[in-house]
Amino acid sequence: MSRKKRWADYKENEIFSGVHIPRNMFVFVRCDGRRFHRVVGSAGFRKPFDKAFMGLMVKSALSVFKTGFNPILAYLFSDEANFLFKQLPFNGRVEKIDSVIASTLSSAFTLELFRKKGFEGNISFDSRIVLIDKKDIIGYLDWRQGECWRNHNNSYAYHALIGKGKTPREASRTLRNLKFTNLHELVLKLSGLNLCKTPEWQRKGVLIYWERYYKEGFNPVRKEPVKALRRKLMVNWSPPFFSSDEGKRFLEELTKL
Ligand SMILES: Nc1nc2c(ncn2[C@@H]2O[C@H](COP(=O)(O)OP(=O)(O)OP(=O)(O)O)[C@@H](O)[C@H]2O)c(=O)[nH]1
Ligand SMILES: [Mg+2]
Repeated sequence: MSRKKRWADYKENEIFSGVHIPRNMFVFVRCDGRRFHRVVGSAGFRKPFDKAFMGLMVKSALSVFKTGFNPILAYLFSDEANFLFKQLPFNGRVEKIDSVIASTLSSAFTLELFRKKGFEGNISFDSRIVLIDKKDIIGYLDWRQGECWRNHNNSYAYHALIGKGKTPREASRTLRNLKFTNLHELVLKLSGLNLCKTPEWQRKGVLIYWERYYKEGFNPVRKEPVKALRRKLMVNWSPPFFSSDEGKRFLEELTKL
């Protein structure tokens, strides 16, 4: 076989590069930090939650907004970041979107972690694409926020047990299948902490979105005042519950396109 023929075969074997997302679909790109339980341990973050850690997640997610992508919003909790897109980058090519968004997030987090904590390891995030119908955007976010709440309760309960001398295995076994009321009582008893009164970002996550506003200007040609529609990035550390009326209204406004 000629070299040229082989080269053509290699190109043809890039079978996944042709996978595209259909046009006009909404898409969530969900990224998750790899082995973050180790990373946060080595970097010395407070357990189970540390605002400085979430600050790094926010800064890294903002880098996706600031490097030429145009997400409508991002929803973050723990080591997870969900980016909602309507205008798809890279013409909707799945491999490109997954790899470049995850690597943007990973490199931003690596740099920030080095700057803030002097941590020299490489940080990586995975990434997956979730096609979503416009009418299901709020449902999807409600699902992830529910996961945030479950993770919050379990993390506090787990660390309360570890703090009382349980091994990781014993703590996990104790927590298996416990309902919220049991977790709530357990944490209250062991650490005196009310799970409904922790900082809102721990219970509800953090939302990054564009706020639209009008800026007053002046048209020198027509010599008249004008109003220009502008947008700025907002970081909301106490978002509403997405299942509440307030939450639904808020998200409907953000995703009104
Ligand atoms: N100390 C601390 N840890 C956090 C915080 N937020 C998230 N984490 C850690 O991030 C981990 C996220 O969970 P997972 O994504 O399931 O675990 P992982 O270790 O990243 O494993 P993989 O995602 O499967 O690679 C949790 O286990 C916590 O250890 C925080 O605010 N403080
Ligand atoms: Mg992870």
